[in-house]
Amino acid sequence: MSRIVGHLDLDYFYAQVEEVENPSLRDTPVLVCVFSGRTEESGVVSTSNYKARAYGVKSGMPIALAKRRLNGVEGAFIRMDHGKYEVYSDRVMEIIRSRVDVLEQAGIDEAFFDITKKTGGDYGAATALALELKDKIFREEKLTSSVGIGPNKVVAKIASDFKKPNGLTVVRTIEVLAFLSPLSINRIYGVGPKTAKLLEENDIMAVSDLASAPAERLEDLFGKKLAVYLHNASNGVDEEPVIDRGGASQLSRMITLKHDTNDLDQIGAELLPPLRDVHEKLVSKNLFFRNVSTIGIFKDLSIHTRSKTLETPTNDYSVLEREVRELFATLLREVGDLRRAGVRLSELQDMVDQRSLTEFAG
Ligand code: DCP
Ligand code: CA
Ligand code: CA
Repeated sequence: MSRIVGHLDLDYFYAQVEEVENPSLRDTPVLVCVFSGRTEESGVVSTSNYKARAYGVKSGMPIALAKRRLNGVEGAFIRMDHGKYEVYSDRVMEIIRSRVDVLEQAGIDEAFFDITKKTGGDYGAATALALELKDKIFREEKLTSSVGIGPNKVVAKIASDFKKPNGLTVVRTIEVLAFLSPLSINRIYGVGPKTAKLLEENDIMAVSDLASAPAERLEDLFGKKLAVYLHNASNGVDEEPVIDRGGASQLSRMITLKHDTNDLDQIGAELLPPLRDVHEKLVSKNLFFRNVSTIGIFKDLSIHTRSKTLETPTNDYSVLEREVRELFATLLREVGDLRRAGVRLSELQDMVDQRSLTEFAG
């Protein structure tokens, strides 16, 4: 049976999360920014919603330039809160994971999945499953996503980007070449500006040009390894398996507090059992954590987080408890009553890796 692989990518992710938490933003250009602090306008745009993109705002653009592009139209400039986006990301990944054969998270807002067994290799069933994923993510998280389905990762990734936002593109094996041929070469994953420039200088503009380029010519330009990849990818050939990268990349627990509160001791007491639980899980899996985040959810369901990256990974419970308390103390100073509270451990590492690291260091 030939494989069926999907790729799901959330639309304008950080900006969409901000819209979910504050629906009044939906009619405004929303720009999620990393402020570097020197002046009010120094920093870059991390991402923006499609309203802002219509004015030419792009990811990575200086905030000052983005402001000029808006041309007098008022936009919402929002500080990036990575921890918050991770909470949404974790929940979306769980929705997908429970419905596919194998999930490979490929970024904070995207994942590949293998659904060969689940669908019996049938593209009709794959289409239904893709719609189910999109629908479930929309109903539970209010987030739209774009999905691509195809015979491998290269095709699925290009397909998910083909119709955005809120798209679904299914490319059956017999349609692969017709689908890829007219596309521009920079649609192929791994073709960055440098590779693209070199290809264009050699009159290779469309994927079909690349697909029919003589192997020796590509090898001269890019070396054996990249040449083989480009030749295969442009012909829709890709054998890379979808790999679950070793289970949990994070461990988290959320609780609903007995009453909405801003009291550190109260929250600390209620969080004790889940904290013990998450620590037990960590130890049972022989893992160390390097990053710890605290999560607070308010009446209006908005999320605020604080996180800390430790100098060295640990599985020490007293360190965990101390860090969580300190992080909640700062979080609570800046915000009102919490309805729910949680903790998240990430940058998890195997104890074995850890030991060999210290051995090398010593
Ligand atoms: N991101 C960033 N800086 C960049 C590109 C992206 O901080 N230069 C962050 C913000 C994005 C998230 O990563 O929301 C996911 O990146 P994507 O490339 O998937 O872009 P978006 O999800 O924002 O938009 P799209 O609808 O095109 O997927
Ligand atoms: Ca995205
Ligand atoms: Ca992405």
